[in-house]
Amino acid sequence: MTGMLDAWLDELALIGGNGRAVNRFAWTPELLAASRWLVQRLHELGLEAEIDPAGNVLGRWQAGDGPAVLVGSHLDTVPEGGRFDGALGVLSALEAIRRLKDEGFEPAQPLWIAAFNDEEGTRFGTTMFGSAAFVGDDQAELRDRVSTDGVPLSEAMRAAGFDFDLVPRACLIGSVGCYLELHIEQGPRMELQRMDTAVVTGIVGVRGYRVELRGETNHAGTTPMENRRDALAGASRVVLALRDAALSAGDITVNVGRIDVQPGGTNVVPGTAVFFVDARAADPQRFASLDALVRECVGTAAAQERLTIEISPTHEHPPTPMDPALQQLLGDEMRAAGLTWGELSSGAGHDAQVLARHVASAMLFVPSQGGISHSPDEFTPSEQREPGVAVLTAALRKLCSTQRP
Ligand code: HGY
Ligand code: MN
Ligand code: MN
Repeated sequence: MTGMLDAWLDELALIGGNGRAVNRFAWTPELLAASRWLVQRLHELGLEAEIDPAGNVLGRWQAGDGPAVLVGSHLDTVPEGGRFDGALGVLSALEAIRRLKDEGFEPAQPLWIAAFNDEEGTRFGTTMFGSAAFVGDDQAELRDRVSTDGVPLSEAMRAAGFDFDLVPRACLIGSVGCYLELHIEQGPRMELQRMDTAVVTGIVGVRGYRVELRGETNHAGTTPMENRRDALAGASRVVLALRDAALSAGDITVNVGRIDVQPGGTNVVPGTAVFFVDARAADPQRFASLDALVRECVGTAAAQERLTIEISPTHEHPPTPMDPALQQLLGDEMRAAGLTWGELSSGAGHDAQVLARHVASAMLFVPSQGGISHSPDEFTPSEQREPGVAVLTAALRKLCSTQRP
């Protein structure tokens, strides 16, 4: 039994849920409703709780003094997302705090919980917007970033009751000493190796791009094939060239998950194609080389189809190692609990890689059934959630038991 976790997961999944998948994007009513739901749960546990100027939910168990121990994840999702990515981490943290309160534990320093806003970057490509604001990154250049549904970020924020100019006020990293995040693995390794839990050694580097190719809109029947400047044909060349490059490299991933073609007539040669590239590498040198690879694939394809190019980076989060001492602490707790556990790198990006640039940060994984994620079929059974919650609770108890400098 996982205390309140299972019930909270079921309740939260209804917010932005359509019976099959979950859709909660930054600055939308659905994510705001989920954030407000979390604030209520935090108040019920006796914590101070607020939604900050960057849309993060922040709960504070103000105890003892000194730097806060921070634990959390995110509540936003990808389109047609699952019920566990991000949400399991936030609600496991909430359950850990409930258990610590229930046993009468008194932290020696503040224990904070965060649900970071827009970890996925679904609408604006502003991946990890909330955690970046929390650590004080300057995001001023994002003000006029236009969403895939054509809305400027500052406008979407205003409509949701937020002010882009107040985002810097969300920076509280100076009061934090360390960060922990529980997350589903979002891959098949734990299931294959029958791990109950895993300590994350490092997080993959992620680069995102918006690419716009322009050719010539024309008649699908009368335009000679050799005269066409077909933007979709060019985009297709890019997709396959990137895929082939990743297959031959073996240690990078590249994905194009969204493409919009204009004008969109079935009998019209596409004059414009806008698509989004997601390129990743765990090795720092490989990560550095991804930019040239993406630009080369786009340039070659555009030349073949005689297209113009507009390529704009949307986000960049370098490969990030997790803190060795916190990894050790998590491993010790997994061993003490008699769990079957291991060490894994993360092929998914996480808020922990933003926090880790400022404070000691670590993550632990629980298995994903069939390794599936970013899908309505994402699932982690209750009996596979509990070991993670127990380890997280024990780790927070240890981190909050001794006054640390
Ligand atoms: O894309 C990722 O790896 C994460 O889910 N944001
Ligand atoms: Mn995700
Ligand atoms: Mn996630």
